[in-house]
Amino acid sequence: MTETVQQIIEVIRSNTSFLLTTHEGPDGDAIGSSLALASFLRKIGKNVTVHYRDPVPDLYAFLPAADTVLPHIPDRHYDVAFVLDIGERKRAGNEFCNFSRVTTTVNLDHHLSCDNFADYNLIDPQAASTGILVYRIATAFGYRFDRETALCIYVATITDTGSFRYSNANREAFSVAGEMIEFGVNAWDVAEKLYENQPQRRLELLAKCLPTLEVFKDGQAASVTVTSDMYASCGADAELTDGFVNYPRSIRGVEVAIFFRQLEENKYKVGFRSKGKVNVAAFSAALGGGGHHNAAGCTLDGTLDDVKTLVYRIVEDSL
Ligand SMILES: [Mn+2]
Repeated sequence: MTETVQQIIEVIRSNTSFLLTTHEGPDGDAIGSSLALASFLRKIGKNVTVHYRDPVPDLYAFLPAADTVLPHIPDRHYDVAFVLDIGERKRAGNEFCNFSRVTTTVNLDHHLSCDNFADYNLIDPQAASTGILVYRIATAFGYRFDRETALCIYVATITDTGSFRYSNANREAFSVAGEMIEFGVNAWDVAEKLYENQPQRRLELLAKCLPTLEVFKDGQAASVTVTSDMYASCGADAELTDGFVNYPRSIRGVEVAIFFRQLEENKYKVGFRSKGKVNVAAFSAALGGGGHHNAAGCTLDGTLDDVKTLVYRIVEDSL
């Protein structure tokens, strides 16, 4: 049973201090949805602290109040903690998971696999982004959007829908985005900041990543890999690999794309992307991870060869 928007509004109305957080390695929706909620709550006079386990990537530094996100939670009491776009609770990081000076917890999410770990859980896999859930709450509250809040909702939604190309880009996603444009968001300005603003190092890293392309299962699956050596040789880091998995997925005939990213000596992050027919959340679940139908991931120990063998077998068996 998932809570209604009205119940969440009641929680907002009847409390004063709010702590907001999202998942490790925050993406556009994690940041956009939490900063949208922060912006809305601050504008209606609430006291808001935003904490992420990991820093805001440079790419999203242009979002309003991105510079107020704290790496540590101030040691004080909060009436309410909102956890956004998390997928699973532990992805908030140890500091948040161990923080107990909160009266009420609220979980806003659109991940299929998210469980009801909070006092109030608003989980809707039909929502294109968690930003859309924040939109529903603010709208039902009667909030008149300002440009800052609108920008955060827009960025949350454009990033989680792959610029309105993925199968989750439903009518609501387009109509909310359209409404955000009405409140002053400039689509080209956002596109330029997100997509026409790459550091040179990212393309240098991509140039090293693409030759690792492997296509298997009669052309239905493909992978690329980034190793620690590649980062070192370009002065790059994991942040710059965002979107690399889209290259193997873009190959004609490929249904499943895999991205192997080295974390340490014998540890790899494995990202799965589907073109739609295959539920990649099943692969990551079989390997101890989580995610959506079209995007999922897990972390595996072992050499690159070990990890690839294991992953390829699971993918080959199910295609
Ligand atoms: Mn999301």
